[in-house]
Amino acid sequence: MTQTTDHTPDTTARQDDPFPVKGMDAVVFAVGNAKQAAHYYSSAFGMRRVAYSGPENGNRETASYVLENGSARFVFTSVIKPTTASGQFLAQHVAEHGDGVVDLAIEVPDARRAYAYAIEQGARSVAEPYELKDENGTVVLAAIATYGETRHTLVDRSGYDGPYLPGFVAAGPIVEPPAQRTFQAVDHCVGNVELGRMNEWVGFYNKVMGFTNMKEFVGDDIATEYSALMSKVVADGTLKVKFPINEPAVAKKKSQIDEYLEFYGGAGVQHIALNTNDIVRTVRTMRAAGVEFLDTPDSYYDTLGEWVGDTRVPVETLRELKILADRDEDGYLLQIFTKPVQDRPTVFFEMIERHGSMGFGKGNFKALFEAIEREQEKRGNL
Ligand code: TYF
Ligand code: FE
Repeated sequence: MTQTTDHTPDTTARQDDPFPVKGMDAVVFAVGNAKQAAHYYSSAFGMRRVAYSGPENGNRETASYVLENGSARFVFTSVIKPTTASGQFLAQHVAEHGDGVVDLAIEVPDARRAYAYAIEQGARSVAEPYELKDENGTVVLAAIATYGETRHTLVDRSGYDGPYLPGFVAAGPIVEPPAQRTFQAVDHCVGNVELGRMNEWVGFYNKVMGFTNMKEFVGDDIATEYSALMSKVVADGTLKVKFPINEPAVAKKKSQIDEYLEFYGGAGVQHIALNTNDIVRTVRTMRAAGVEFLDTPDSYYDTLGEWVGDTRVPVETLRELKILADRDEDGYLLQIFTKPVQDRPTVFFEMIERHGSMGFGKGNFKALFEAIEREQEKRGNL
């Protein structure tokens, strides 16, 4: 199922890293109604609004709500009146793909240098380096294209001390956030790409960002057996930015990746995984707020204890909340997946509590993919 590389990655930052990253800067969503999306991610995901840009502060084109939870930052943007190329891009993106992720923005120490290196390595330019300035300072940005219509904006915010970006104003929470955080960081961001293109995109991250392959991947063997997908993970040397890439595989059933590609209208972001320290509390809070999670059959829990060993959470609680568990040589993890969070069967989320394991839950792939297929079947797409 998986193979092991000859060494555990050294996660200390390298002085000679050609493409150093500080971490994820923001996950930017283009949506039909950012006002309502911001409310959902506040009331259901427990996030806190921190900044806003819209007509009230001089932006006549788009409205953007910036929500945070620890170091995780989501931006929800919708078009009010497209009169510029960027407004038209957003409007067209929503029309074509539905609500989705337009930008996996990465914080870097030097956006000009990162951009120059990326372009030299063959990346396609979306925006040459530019500066945004206001009374809070200056941010340097540049953007390159990745799979589908998704982009990576490279952000150097070291010269800025404000709520998000110059032009944004600070804004308070939309609803009272939960007493304890539901999650505190983005763990990984997964892309779905077209059949046969996974290796090309893995190569892109290897070359353009100097990212290396992590040991966990879904190969040919499980793809044909039951997963109907292949997957590889690339990450920066410090493992702060982790990007699994999936492609559909020809199997007995129609691939969940094909379903995504069909309804999204091409390649794009499939799921965002969020780190929590207390997945039980997080799932209880989010379920109570109406978030739907994938179901896991009772039979999974009947044998779980035998192979996963002891975890912080008793198996009966995992069973009650349908949380999955997996263990590898480094430790264990607990994880759960939401159903798609919009009408199209496209973007969803994962909540993950890690205890040593840096894997992605390979022991759960069978149970997880069967749960996804049950949903696919209900939608008539299997
Ligand atoms: O990110 C991962 O690799 C895990 C497993 O369609 C996974 O969360 C892989 C593919 C997929 C759903 C989950
Ligand atoms: Fe994941």
